Amino acid sequence: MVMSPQNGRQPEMEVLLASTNPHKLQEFREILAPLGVVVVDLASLSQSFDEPVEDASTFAGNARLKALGYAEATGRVCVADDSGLSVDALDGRPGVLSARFAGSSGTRDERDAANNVMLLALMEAVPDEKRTARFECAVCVADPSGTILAESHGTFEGVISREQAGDNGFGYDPLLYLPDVQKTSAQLSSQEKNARSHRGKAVQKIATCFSKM
Ligand code: ITT
Repeated sequence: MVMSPQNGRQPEMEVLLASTNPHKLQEFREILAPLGVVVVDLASLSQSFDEPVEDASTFAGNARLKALGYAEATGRVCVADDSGLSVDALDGRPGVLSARFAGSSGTRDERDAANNVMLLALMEAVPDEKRTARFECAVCVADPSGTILAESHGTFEGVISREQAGDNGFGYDPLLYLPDVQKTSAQLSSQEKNARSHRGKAVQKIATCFSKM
């Protein structure tokens, strides 16, 4: 991790986010800023790098291969996230296939929209009490030598609603309903989401890893 002195203030640390998802980038920046960590975007590097093939069967396995792959390729300490939605009535699907549940064609926004339509259709006959689900997030931090510096996992519990609501966030946020606040995840502000999300919890669990580097 690179330390950059800031005019006598606490030095800031830099970590590269091993992700092509701009929504994750925004969330990581907001979650890590209070820890004094600056998140560098892959797109800001002068060179482009091949995306590792995400062929592990678990979130943790995919997070590991993204962090290790990009750390080795870029020579930088990388943090990676593999995440998705696990729906109990669908035996944990879409799980690690969340990003491409309804197929791989189209833009990211088009894939997200198609995924939500498909999920609603599959859940149509599922009664209210069986619509429990959660977002899951595995985070891995690795250095260029191939050493894993930290790993963690977080969950964000809710139920699958019967229609989409909210414009914030991304992916399945408009469908994960949170009974305690009577809102979907997409109706939360980014601060509210980060405070209780799978990603926020996973990062907080390894907060000390960033202060040690
Ligand atoms: P990278 O692999 O480059 O990081 P990706 O979007 O392909 O980007 P994943 O393979 O981890 O990332 O898939 C994550 C998918 O899970 C994402 O596209 C959404 O469909 C869903 N997802 C994960 N976190 C979410 C969140 O906070 N809100 C809504 N949907 C989420």
